[in-house]
Amino acid sequence: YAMSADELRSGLFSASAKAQFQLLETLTQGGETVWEVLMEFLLKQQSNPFSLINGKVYQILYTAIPTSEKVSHFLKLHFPTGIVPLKSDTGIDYIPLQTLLAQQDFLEADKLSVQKLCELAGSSAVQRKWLYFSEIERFPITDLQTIDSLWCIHSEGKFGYSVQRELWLGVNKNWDKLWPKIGWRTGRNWTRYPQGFTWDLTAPKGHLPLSNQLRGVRVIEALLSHPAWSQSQP
Ligand code: UYC
Repeated sequence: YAMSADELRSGLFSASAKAQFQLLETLTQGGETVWEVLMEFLLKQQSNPFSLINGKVYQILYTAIPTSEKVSHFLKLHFPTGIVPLKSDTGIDYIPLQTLLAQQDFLEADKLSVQKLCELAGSSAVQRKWLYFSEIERFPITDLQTIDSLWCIHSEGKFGYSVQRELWLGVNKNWDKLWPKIGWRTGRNWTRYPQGFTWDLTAPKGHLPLSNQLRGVRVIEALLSHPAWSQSQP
């Protein structure tokens, strides 16, 4: 059963968020008429960039780039750097992270996110390639929100520090309860980096981005306690 463009349009523009997602899941084949509706939808949503449905629509269109000149042109024209505003207080370029997440290359995006956090901490952290918890408290809210929004939007709301924070608060900040929930530990065994982790959307909620626990929980604790997550998006 192939949905007509009209059915897709009326559903997308009127349904609840949950029904919108379900509708997009049933889109087994693309094609110019489907992409046309999705482009129309994304343009009308420009004022509301943080809705997860926009991320899903953007991902479907992004995948169509090699097949459709029209889609390719549309995204270049209207969303050259994606749908998350890449704001930074520190002049950091988040386009490479946006690109990796749009490509759903979650392993490379994870590595790059650690690197970006090190850039936020300064040149000594960039050389060290890991963070002190004391550096994290000083991270600008804007940059953390940009990184987090990128992860959220490109993962249907599954990944991101704010997602991990909600799960962490949900287990009363009990790390031993959080680890199995996000797939970082099974019984007595830590999940091995990198091959033990799940680098796609079949992963459990909050699975990514990773924070290595080799030096203890203070870094992730500082990250998940940051004021970025208790302030609303400007
Ligand atoms: N690794 O086990 N991890 C590494 C994780 C631990 C270890 C990198 C996450 C436990 C060593 C990332 C988990 C542990 C290295 C992660 C995990 C351990 C390494 C690459 C589940 C042993 C080699 C970036 C909590 C019992 C590097 C980086 C080194 C690497 C992530 C061992 C992203 C989420 C306690 C030996 N692990 N890591 O930081 O520093 O190196 O020697 O968390």
